[in-house]
Amino acid sequence: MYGRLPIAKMLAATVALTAAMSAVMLSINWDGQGASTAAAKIDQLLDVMIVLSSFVFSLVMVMLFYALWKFKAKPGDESDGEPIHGNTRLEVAWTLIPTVIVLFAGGYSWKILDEIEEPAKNPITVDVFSQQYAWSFGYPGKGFAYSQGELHVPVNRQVHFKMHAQDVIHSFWVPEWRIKKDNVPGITTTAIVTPDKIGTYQLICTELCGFGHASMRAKVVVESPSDFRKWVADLPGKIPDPFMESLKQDTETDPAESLGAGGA
Ligand SMILES: [Cu+2]
Repeated sequence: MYGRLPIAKMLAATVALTAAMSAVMLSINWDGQGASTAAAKIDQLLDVMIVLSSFVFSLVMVMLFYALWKFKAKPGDESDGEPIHGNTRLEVAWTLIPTVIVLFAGGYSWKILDEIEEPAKNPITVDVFSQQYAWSFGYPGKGFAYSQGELHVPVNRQVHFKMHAQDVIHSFWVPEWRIKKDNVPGITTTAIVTPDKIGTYQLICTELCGFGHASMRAKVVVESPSDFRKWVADLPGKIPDPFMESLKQDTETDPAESLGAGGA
């Protein structure tokens, strides 16, 4: 037998390594600027996950290097290792610790998602049409105002984006809003965002969708409600017929509800 493991020392080394790794990793600005009410919560969730991951990594490293050092074969030792079978305490520990971590991470993520998707009073609904390799948008109000390649939304008002993919799967991502949502042909998916900073951002397709995927972007303008109303009123076109058709064919939403529910 090799004797008992120095568990207290290994734990202390794990905690120290976790603290050092977390300090380095948390000092890096991974997320960039935040511009929606979800941003702070998503960033906090990421920070918690970084600390948890640092802990798991540290635990594995401490045990690995302890084993490398402690059980190293002596020079000239050609014998086989000792046959070992089963270790109840170890098996309980390596089942219990990951279970607790995964359940906590799942529960905490659920809580954050619930909070950031909490329906607000008087949301506005915007239809998003994605196709290889362009974005276009339909706004509520009479005439179903329509814009191509440029999305405008009012600041400090919850927006329900209804996504309608026309060909393959695309994905709607505005990094500053921290929100990503797949656009799937045949169904309508919804992303809920409350932009809280006036400015110009970029909508990026974040699902590899074909040759032109990397250039599938659109300008995003978050502006005051009056500027937004004026912009929508000045839009020349209405939603083209094929897109209206796709609204009707998509499942999981009522087209009547997806258009004009919010009112500009
Ligand atoms: Cu795409």
